[in-house]
Amino acid sequence: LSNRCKYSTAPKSICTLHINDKEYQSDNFTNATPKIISYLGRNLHLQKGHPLSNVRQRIVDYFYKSFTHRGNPTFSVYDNLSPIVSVKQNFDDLLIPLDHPSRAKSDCYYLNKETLFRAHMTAHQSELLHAGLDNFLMIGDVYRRDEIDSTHFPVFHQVDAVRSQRKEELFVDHPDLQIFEPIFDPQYPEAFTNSTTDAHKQSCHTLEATKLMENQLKTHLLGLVQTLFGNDIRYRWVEAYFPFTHPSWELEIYYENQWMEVLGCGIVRNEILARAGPNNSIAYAFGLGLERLAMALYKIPDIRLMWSNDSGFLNQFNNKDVNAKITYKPVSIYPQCVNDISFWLPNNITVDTFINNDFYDLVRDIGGDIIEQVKLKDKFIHPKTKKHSLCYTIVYRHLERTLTKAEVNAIHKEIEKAITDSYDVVIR
Ligand code: FA5
Ligand code: MG
Repeated sequence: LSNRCKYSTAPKSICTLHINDKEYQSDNFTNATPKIISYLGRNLHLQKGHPLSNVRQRIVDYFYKSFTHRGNPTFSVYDNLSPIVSVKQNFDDLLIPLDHPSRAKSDCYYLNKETLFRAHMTAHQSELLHAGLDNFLMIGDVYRRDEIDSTHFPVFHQVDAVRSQRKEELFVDHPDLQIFEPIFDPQYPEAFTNSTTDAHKQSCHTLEATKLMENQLKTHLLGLVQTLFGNDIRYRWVEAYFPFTHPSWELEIYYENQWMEVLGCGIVRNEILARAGPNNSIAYAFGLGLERLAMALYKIPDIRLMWSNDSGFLNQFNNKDVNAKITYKPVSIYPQCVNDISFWLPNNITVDTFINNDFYDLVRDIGGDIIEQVKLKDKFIHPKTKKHSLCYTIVYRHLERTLTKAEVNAIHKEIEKAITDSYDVVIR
């Protein structure tokens, strides 16, 4: 990542931005700052053990498990699409009107008047439909100019999806029913303009097809939310508006004494489908925010924690089982103090028979609450003496104050003494 423009905020004069080996000529639309550009490639949704990645995995698993065709998953997953998109992809292809506020410079990060950091994952919907896909998930980072507080951050992550069905799939049991009203001939996409005049369905669709898709959409999304939060989760459907779906809804869940919107969805406007290819299908689409789900699921109080590199945060989620029930424990704002401990094992114990958990308990017994983390760092067998040795990293951190080096050293010495006494080891 490089850029030749010397600017601390958005560039004031014309220059060339270099991002991932591509060049973008700045213009009076350019407002992406170096800080924002620096978030490119973090890919938190793909970082193993990260809460956003865990939730992504659970959502993908749900769709893989729930929908199969001849033993194969029905949905394909795209989680690595470039976040730099065209205005056409982000807005035009989705029928977003030219004067729609979501296009404003004040709301998006533009590289120039034709190119921006995607503001939603729906930006990829048309191109993937055009490529011939009918059931797919699009997962990645999205960028919006917004306030920064405990629930807002200019970069967040979305999972978007399209599920389309042909007449034979939708009406398996009712071959007499139709997706399209008879006056709409799928061969002539011009017939599909202005499909939103009726509040309950698109004018080209039959009511049966619309209602069946609505029912599937709501059942599938509720199933997802219940898989994540359990069957007792309180929820409600709210009527909504998106330029690219009709009718549209939002799903809200009751969390921490208030209703929180977790996703938007609806029946894809037929103009989009007809233009991109599949002109004999009906589709639903949705887009959900990974941060909101992860924060509610793990009780993470601040969205900024998602960007933390602190092992005290990350290790809480780094469980082998992504479905494990985890509740976030606040990490102290006071600094960590990291100390290694290495010892030679007695002859009757090898690096593989030593019980790690015993050591962890011993460390916790002595260090108590100031032990944030203990991790096996290294196993070593001396090539000549054949003696076995282990090395652990201990992370100390007090929740209410800064620990002094002397204090930590004293506890560390105590741990060394205890391990020597209990296991007959020799500190290196
Ligand atoms: C959209 O972005 C639509 N593209 C969703 C969609 C897709 C609708 C396909 C219909 C069909 P919205 O701006 O409401 O809609 O964002 C969708 C979800 O992203 C929200 O429900 C929320 O969970 C999450 N989200 C939106 N803004 C933020 C934010 N500032 N911080 C965290 N999460 C956010
Ligand atoms: Mg919304």
